Amino acid sequence: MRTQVGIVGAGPAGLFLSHLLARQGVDSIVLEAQSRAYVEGRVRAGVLEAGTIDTMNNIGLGARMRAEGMVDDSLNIRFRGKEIRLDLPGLTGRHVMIYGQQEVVKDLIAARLAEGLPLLFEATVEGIEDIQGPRPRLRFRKDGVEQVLECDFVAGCDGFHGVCRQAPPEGVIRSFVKTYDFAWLGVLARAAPIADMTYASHDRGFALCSRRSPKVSRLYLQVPGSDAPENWTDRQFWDELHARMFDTQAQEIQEGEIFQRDVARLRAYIADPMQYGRLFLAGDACHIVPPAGAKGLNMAVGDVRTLARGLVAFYREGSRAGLDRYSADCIDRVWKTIRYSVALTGLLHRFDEQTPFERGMQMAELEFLHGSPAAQRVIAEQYVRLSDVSD
Ligand code: RFL
Ligand code: PHB
Repeated sequence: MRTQVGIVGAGPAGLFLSHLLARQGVDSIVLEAQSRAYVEGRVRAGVLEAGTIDTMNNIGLGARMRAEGMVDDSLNIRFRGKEIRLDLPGLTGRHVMIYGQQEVVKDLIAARLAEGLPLLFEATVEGIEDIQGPRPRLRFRKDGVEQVLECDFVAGCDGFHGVCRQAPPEGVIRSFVKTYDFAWLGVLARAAPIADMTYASHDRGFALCSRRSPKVSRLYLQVPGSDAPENWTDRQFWDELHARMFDTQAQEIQEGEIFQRDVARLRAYIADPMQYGRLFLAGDACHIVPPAGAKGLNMAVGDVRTLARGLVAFYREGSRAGLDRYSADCIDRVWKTIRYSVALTGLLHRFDEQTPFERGMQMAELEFLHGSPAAQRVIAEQYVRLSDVSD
């Protein structure tokens, strides 16, 4: 087997890259370890930044998103029973879109298969050979048989637990890590969502009300890092959510059947540089953001847009310049995006080690944000377009 770009992973990074390349006449083969059903069923992100919306449209796959996605014009933050309302179009001229990552992934997979382009499921990459030579090889296993994909370049889009980041020699890629000792318990519930995307900073911990459709709410609670979804009864979940959202009479947030739940530990992680030889890392394979700010998927799209530009220039003009500076072109945006997500996490969560003084500082910052359109604009600006890149 042979192709121009071997793409490891069919998450958002790998799938977007395959479409961006195909539109410009560059061939790729996508190898995905999991089944199609598993990849399409994985519940994760929900907020698409302006640049991600544009990318869906530009690759010609935005129709269902435009029909079913929900334009989101505001981001609200509650504290002490007050509410800060960030009017996104008013503050920035742009909005975000709520459209589940699952739906994005389904659209991208369906289009790839309909176009008759190669995307192999249950094909696990086990090793990368010769990444510094002219023809790197991906060793992968499908149906119990070991196979080899020879390519010009490898795109490591295999997420945080993938193999690509481990392929370069020890010490070539530096890691920068911040771990948190708490997690988000996320649920999907058949219940009409509240009007706006709303974060809450409560003395009992952080909470978030988001949505997936007019009938499905996506709800999160800060929980200890060691917590498990089954530790929470539905009653406990709803009581805690009402309390943290300052819905004291339990009249605002509608309850409904909880049909999916997961716990995700928070961390921030950056791998630098994002390339080695003919291997290029993108998305969660080289950085993880804590989920406040909703940046992970959007950052992955920013990476692969930059990578696609470099690859297309290579095949069209024979220029390696864009590829050589891929990591340098991405890394400032990555650090800025992670800084934003870490700052929002710090502002909104309760920390075990937090002193009353530090809690007072959080409240003072929220009070300032409440009264300052300039400060609101700073938050809103980063929420709608921090991950964007120019094509
Ligand atoms: P993915 O989605 O993890 O995809 C990687 C793929 O690679 C496959 N793979 C392999 N394939 C072949 N061979 C191997 N050896 C392989 N090893 C792994 C995996 O099976 C998988 O299919 O990474 P990608 O493409 O970089 O995409 C990143 C995003 O998924 C992630 O950043 C976001 O989901 C993060 N995130 C959010 N991002 C946003 O932009 N907005 C949000 O609102 C948002 N909310 C969230 C989130 C993540 C969350 N969790 C659960 C971590 C909310 C949550 C709760
Ligand atoms: C979501 O809808 O899943 C979501 C929204 C906002 C975030 C994270 C996740 O910050």
